[in-house]
Amino acid sequence: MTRVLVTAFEPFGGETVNPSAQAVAGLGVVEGATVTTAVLPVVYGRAWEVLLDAVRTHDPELVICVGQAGGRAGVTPERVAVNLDHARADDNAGQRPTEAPIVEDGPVGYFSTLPVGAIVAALDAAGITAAASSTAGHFVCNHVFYRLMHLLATERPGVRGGFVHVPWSAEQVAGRGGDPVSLPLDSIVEALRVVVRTSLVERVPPPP
Ligand code: PCA
Repeated sequence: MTRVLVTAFEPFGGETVNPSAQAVAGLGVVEGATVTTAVLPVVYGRAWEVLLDAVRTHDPELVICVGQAGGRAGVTPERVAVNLDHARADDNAGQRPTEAPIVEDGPVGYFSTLPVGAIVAALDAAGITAAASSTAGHFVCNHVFYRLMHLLATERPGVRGGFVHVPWSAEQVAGRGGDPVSLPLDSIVEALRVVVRTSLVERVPPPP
């Protein structure tokens, strides 16, 4: 059994739900994995403290962080975390850092060590809209993703990790005008199960 930590986020930006948290809550048992979960606050700094605490407590072999990217049409595994906080909106504690490094003197970026290509292929095969993404933005999701990858690179060799954004859920945007893109929550739950299963069996070679 592989120890897997899957995290999600609280609602933010005026939303009352975050489909990442609803989907992670619905994950259930995944064959071959012992899954533990945590929900992170949408607060720079504090989100990382909660994730770090979960990593230390559960000692996972695989860490998959999940967040909402409203406006994206499908599930988007992220390829790269960038060493930059640059927010266009306040986090849930009213912070809005701009043009700030996440880790002083840290590398510009880290690649995900999840099998991004295989995950997209598996989601396609499952009939779930998906695409690889080359930016997790510069808000709290990218912040957590970068700090996770920095931790794994510097202190936890062999532990794999990455980030997956999910779109708004259809239930979340029901009744809103403008026909916002979304997926049914059931599909987002199934997508996360595919992400975990694929990450268990497919490995990416470390970057040169
Ligand atoms: N999405 C935000 C932060 C929390 C979340 O679910 C982001 O993409 O940064």
